[in-house]
Amino acid sequence: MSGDRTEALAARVRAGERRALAQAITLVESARVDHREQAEALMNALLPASGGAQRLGITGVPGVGKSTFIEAFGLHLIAAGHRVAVLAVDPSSQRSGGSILGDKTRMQELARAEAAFIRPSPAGTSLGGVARRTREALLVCEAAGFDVVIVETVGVGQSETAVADMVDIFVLLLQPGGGDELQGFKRGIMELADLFVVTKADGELTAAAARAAAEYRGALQFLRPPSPHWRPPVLTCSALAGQGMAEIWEAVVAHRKALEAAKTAGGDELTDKRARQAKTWLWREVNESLLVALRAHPAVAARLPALEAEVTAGSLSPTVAARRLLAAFLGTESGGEG
Ligand SMILES: Nc1nc2c(ncn2[C@@H]2O[C@H](COP(=O)(O)OP(=O)(O)OP(=O)(O)O)[C@@H](O)[C@H]2O)c(=O)[nH]1
Ligand SMILES: [Mg+2]
Repeated sequence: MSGDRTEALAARVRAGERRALAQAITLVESARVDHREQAEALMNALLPASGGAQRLGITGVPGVGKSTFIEAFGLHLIAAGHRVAVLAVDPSSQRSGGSILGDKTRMQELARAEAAFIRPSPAGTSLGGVARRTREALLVCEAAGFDVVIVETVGVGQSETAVADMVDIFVLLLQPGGGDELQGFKRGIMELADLFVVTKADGELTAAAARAAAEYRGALQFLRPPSPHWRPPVLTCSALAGQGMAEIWEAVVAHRKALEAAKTAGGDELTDKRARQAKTWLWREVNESLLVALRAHPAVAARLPALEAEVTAGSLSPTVAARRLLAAFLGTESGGEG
């Protein structure tokens, strides 16, 4: 694709053309080197048009009801006039090969809606790669005029941090089972969440869900909130009965207002948060690219097997071996021992 064609694709994305949007995301997700260059040009062209959406992250253990919730919540938002894009970061899809299609069928009604766009997670890449491309896909959706972008991830620590680093508000869905579940979460993940929602508050689970919510509220008092300007609420909902959707959106809006009302040197808390996130992604990108470059470097590749063997045999310390690899990479090897 030439520069002109990249610019033409960017223009079609900005005009909200669905096929262009899908094509743009495919380009951004591609691992091919020539595609990477085009994707970078595309992102440069789209970046000024991005930033306009409410960015929402959704997480929770498998089976908690994420897909069912997103379907109900998305339909609620569309009925209120929003345009909703749904993206997924799902490292487990490599394992099961599954949830990709599963999700599209579970979100059937939303998937058919003109004002919605659902993109299953790209499979077959490292978590770092998936998350990085999901962030770019999020920006593409914004440039295409979606004013709510939902990023879903399954409860695996690393992917949650990555998603929390790309959204304005991070929502943790919880089982109606009760407080025991809290023990199963790493404290770090609890501290990432801006909003807690107990799912399946319907039928015979209604009382259990209310009880669980009260327990979570109690437990949360001992956690550090993600922002000093916001105390994370605990709500309940039933995606099947379509209950609680309005309250959850109200909480999302209230959270945004709280961050925007907190004035800082950089403007406000929300602006600062997005700026911090962009910087985080810069360094994720540097980390990942550096590692790729390091592994591909001939002098490193030549020395790696022997150094690894020495380290595993216990005859060389990992620290010294790492320093030698780095020296090989940088071309600063001293010739003698060092
Ligand atoms: N009673 C009740 N059941 C629900 C509700 N939401 C989801 N479920 C059920 O919970 C099960 C799991 O729902 P999913 O939406 O697939 O959960 P998920 O979190 O997306 O699961 P994974 O994709 O496997 O991580 C399904 O059997 C749903 O029917 C709800 O509001 N009420
Ligand atoms: Mg699901």
